[in-house]
Amino acid sequence: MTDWLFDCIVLDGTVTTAADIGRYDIGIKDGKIALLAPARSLASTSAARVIDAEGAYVMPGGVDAHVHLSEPQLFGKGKSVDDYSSGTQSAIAGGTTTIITFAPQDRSNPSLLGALEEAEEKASGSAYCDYSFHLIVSNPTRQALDEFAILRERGVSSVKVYMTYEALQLRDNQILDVLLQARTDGVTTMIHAENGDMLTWMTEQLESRMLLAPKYHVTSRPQMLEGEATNRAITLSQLIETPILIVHVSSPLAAATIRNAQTKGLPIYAETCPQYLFLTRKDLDLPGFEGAKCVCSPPPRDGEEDLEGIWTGLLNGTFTILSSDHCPFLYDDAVTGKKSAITDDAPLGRFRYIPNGCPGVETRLATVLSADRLPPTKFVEVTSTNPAKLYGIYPQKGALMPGVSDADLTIWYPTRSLEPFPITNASLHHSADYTPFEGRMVTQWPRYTLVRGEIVWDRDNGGIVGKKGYGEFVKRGRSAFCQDQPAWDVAKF
Ligand code: DUC
Ligand code: ZN
Ligand code: ZN
Repeated sequence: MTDWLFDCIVLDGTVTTAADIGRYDIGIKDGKIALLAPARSLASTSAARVIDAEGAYVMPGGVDAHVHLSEPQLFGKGKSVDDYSSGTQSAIAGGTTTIITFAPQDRSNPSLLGALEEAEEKASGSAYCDYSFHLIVSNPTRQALDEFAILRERGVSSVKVYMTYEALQLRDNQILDVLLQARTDGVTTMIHAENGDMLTWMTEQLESRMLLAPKYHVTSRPQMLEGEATNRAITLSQLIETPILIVHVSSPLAAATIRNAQTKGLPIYAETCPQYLFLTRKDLDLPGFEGAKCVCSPPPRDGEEDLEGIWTGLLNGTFTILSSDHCPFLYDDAVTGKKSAITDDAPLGRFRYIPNGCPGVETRLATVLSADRLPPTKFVEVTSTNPAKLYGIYPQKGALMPGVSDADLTIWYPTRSLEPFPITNASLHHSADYTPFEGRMVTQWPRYTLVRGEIVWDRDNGGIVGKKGYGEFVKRGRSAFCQDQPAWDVAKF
């Protein structure tokens, strides 16, 4: 057997991290980044495999920290159609090498551990890329809170709570319980910030006037409803003096509220998603029921100015991370898909019952890179490095540190070598029957994706070439953005 110096060499990449860009070769050994060397200096070094990047961007693999797979029907009748096999194939085809999915606690269960075990069972042996889980806390019993320490031991360091949805919504005192426990155990709390009571009331107002079509989903959730909940979440975090991450921020109003808190030095982090960079109310106001494809929560906002506000928030650091919120439902399915909201008396459907969510794990990186709005280092920061830091897997993930980082890479095409082409659902690997980005032109797509040194996606030679079950659970530590703190003291107020 040949004794190769490296298992794989990537020649002549425009190697781009959150900090730097430079033209390098990369040597990979035992699944890790082993060496960065000047471009083409490793051309005659022995290696089992050589990939010539031809000057293209080579980036740490994408980390998508907000993905829904194989979830029970939490959002009405909608049933997520991707499992860990199809969802992670879609991830690697789009350049994402680590995903963090959700393990939802059933409200009737006082414990969190069953939810974690269920998610582990679904993922293990099925995934094509590495993965971890966030626990969704829908019933913060004393038992559930005491289990945060066990989650940490098992390498799970984040939980999500909801301020809306009947099956999930927590009261403010319950959120405070979660935040206090999160502070104690070094857990990061993600918050879905929409005022559930306001939106129920708005929905009833619209329904009383028979305004039921998909486009009224946006009307039912004005920006102030997200803004109010965001402000309240920040206040709760301020009381407990512990960091929070506001997920899927859609509106400039919420972004301004977050920025204001950050300016005061508060540890408030925020996530946005491609749907809030590219989609607007117009995408829900389509003939017939088509608009249902873009129904997600919070909703796409009114127009170009709102999209610009979200791009600005990415550029100025208000948003720490950019995730997909991949939440795939079938469109053409009247039982567990979008069309389950259509009834005989409402042929255009009732927006209240449209499953909330859109697929997007595969399109996240290519749509945003192709838009050419972010400096490449910023792109890597928000799509890979910061999610890895925020959720406690840096620098194993999200970095290219020799001897330290996993050899997870996204290798793009040399700039301007691809003819611009439209995204089509037929070319994607998820199980959804549509993409909200159908027809959107892109100029880039991952040419190769590597997970721990193995090529798992080779667009021009076989597409998905990784193996089912290769993906591993990644044990996570404390967030890099969350420091050890003394015990919280109510008496100081
Ligand atoms: N929140 C999510 O995070 N995903 C889908 C639906 C929702 O409201
Ligand atoms: Zn949410
Ligand atoms: Zn989500």
